[in-house]
Amino acid sequence: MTVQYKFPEGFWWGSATSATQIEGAANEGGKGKNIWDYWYEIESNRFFENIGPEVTSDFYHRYKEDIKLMKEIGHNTFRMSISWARLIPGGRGEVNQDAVTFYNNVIDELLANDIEPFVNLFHFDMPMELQHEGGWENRKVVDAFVEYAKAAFELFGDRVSKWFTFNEPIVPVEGGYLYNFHYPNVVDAKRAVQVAYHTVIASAKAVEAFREFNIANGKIGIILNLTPSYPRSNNPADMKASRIADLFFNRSFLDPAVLGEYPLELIELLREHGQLPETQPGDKELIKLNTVDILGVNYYQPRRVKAKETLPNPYSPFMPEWFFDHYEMPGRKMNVYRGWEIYEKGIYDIMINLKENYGNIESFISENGMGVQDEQRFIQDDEIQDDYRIEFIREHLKWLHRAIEEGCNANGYHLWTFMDNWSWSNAYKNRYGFISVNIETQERTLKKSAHWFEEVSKNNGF
Ligand code: BGP
Repeated sequence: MTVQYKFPEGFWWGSATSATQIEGAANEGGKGKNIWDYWYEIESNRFFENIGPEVTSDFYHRYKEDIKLMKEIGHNTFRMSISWARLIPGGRGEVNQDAVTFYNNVIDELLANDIEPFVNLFHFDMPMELQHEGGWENRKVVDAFVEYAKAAFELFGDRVSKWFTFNEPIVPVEGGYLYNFHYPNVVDAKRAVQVAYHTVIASAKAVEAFREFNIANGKIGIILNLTPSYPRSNNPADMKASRIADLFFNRSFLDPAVLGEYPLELIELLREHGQLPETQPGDKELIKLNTVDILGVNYYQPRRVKAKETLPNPYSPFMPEWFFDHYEMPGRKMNVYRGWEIYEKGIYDIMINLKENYGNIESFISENGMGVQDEQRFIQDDEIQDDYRIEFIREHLKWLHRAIEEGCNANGYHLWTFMDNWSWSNAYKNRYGFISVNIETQERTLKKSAHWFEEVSKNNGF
């Protein structure tokens, strides 16, 4: 086979998951409750088909079988997260030995199969006891997070060298404090800004703590969902709208994490509207000194914006949408099974931006993928014929390849996700995996894309 798109040697081929979405066993093994367990208890009707986080894809019991499948489909790396409430059930204090055993087993099993674990500390799953104290709004929760991070480095750092502080820290801000799709379902920009700020501080403090551990080849990073912002036109009002959307949704985390400072324009904008967060002396230096070594980029779709057509009502609550309108570009390509735009070149634009404006920081695609509703309809000969997913991955990889050829420092590609999993309030609505999971029987079946990916990984290209 001739390989037209060859990737650099040692390229990371794998997939990404998160604890709450795959482990299940939510009330087993001494795990404490997190916001998902709690929200489901009090409002199960907010979850697609009323399915909650108790069982999900049962990785807690089936990790051996699953890791065997990872190996089979050519993974050399695998991104997982630790459930904070499993490791430290109360959020702070005692470590749960059952959790230590479980994560030790998973890590050892991965390594025994030549799969390098990439471990993320926070993927939307605040322990409930800390949420009762105000969650990320409460600065004390930052200290609890740092203690948790240190416990994880100490326990698993002898075998895990790639660590991440947060996955998509903006999502709990948007979901929990702006747009009502995560617990605690508050809509209040001022509180949202405080939450965002505290997660930036928490990440910087965890980076600082990481540096005190002597982890061999250790790297600490953050995983951000970057949504490149494209204006409707080149006219100045559209361009400005796009720049502001970029400030809110990308640069609010990207700049402090990688450059060690917030964009001035964002600070000015928040100041002008009375939305600045509370800070503490020394915060600026903390952020400046503790930038990340590596950046995980989650990319699904671009953000298209246009200038506001009407002035915002000054009496309506402050929102990022005061400054731009969303824009549906005519003729855009869609993933009709999920309702999201597909724009493969976005991945290239992100990488070029990192190269030109963010010191060409080491990065990789930590999530990219195609959600599909009712995917069972594509079964033929007992296998889901997900040619659409193969095409989706291939076209994104072509642009990633081009970025690498042009000198971008991107070292891997992780699909979202390994196997179909429980996606927050969407539960099992959109299926993303290489492997389909029957949620009644927990039977796993490889999709066509899994076989294709195995070849890609084996050939280090396609
Ligand atoms: C990302 C999250 C994942 C996963 C994915 C798919 O933002 O990091 O945890 O949920 O999105 O989301 P959905 O199932 O809503 O399409």
